[in-house]
Amino acid sequence: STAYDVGSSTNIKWHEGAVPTENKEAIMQQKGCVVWFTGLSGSGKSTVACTLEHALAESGKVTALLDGDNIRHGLNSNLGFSATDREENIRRIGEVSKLFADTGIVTLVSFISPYRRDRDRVRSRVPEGRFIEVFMKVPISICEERDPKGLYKKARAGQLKGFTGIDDPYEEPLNAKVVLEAETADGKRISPQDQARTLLEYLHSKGFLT
Ligand code: PPS
Repeated sequence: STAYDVGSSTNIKWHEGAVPTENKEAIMQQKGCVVWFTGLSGSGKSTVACTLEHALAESGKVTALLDGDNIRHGLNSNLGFSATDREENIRRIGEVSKLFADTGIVTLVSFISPYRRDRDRVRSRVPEGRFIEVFMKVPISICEERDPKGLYKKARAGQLKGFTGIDDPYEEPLNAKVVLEAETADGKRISPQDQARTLLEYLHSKGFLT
């Protein structure tokens, strides 16, 4: 029998229910939260989320990254881009991010999440103050210029119907905790590294990285 063998131990007391979030947070020296990126396709959500995740890992923080690549190909592979599918997409992602956050993990979530109501619903499911909405405030002209997957071009040509920002709505957040822009007031480009740094400082200042 090993030191980990609880079966024969006399000092292990069995409890009902899960180990509290605070215990897990104490182990990881951080606070669970949902950093929710929202913005148009091509606004830089995934790039910044990924950069931030690496920066957090370097500071010894435990993270999870949810984005189209791991969710729309797996958990949500049965969903498309109709209004009801987008709503269900965001609802499931919200529930998964809540599970991670309740485990004390700094959870980075990167989806267009175009409808305000869906984002607000997720906010109401996550413990108070732990949902951090991050608005990638990038004009559609810049997103369209970047067009990394050529989807804006297709949408403009009428080959792709219901594309966000073209013929499907994007509802801007009204009070995001953090707003990240692509350019300064005097027209200088802001790098994803700088945007990630802004978020890192925010998380520090709010005590999520204890
Ligand atoms: S949503 O609205 O939050 O459910 O969308 P999301 O899961 O983030 O998926 C967005 C990516 O899917 C590609 N795509 C579309 N986006 C918007 N509208 C339509 N009709 C569409 N069809 C496919 C597109 O590549 C999005 O990419 P990024 O750049 O990652 O946001």
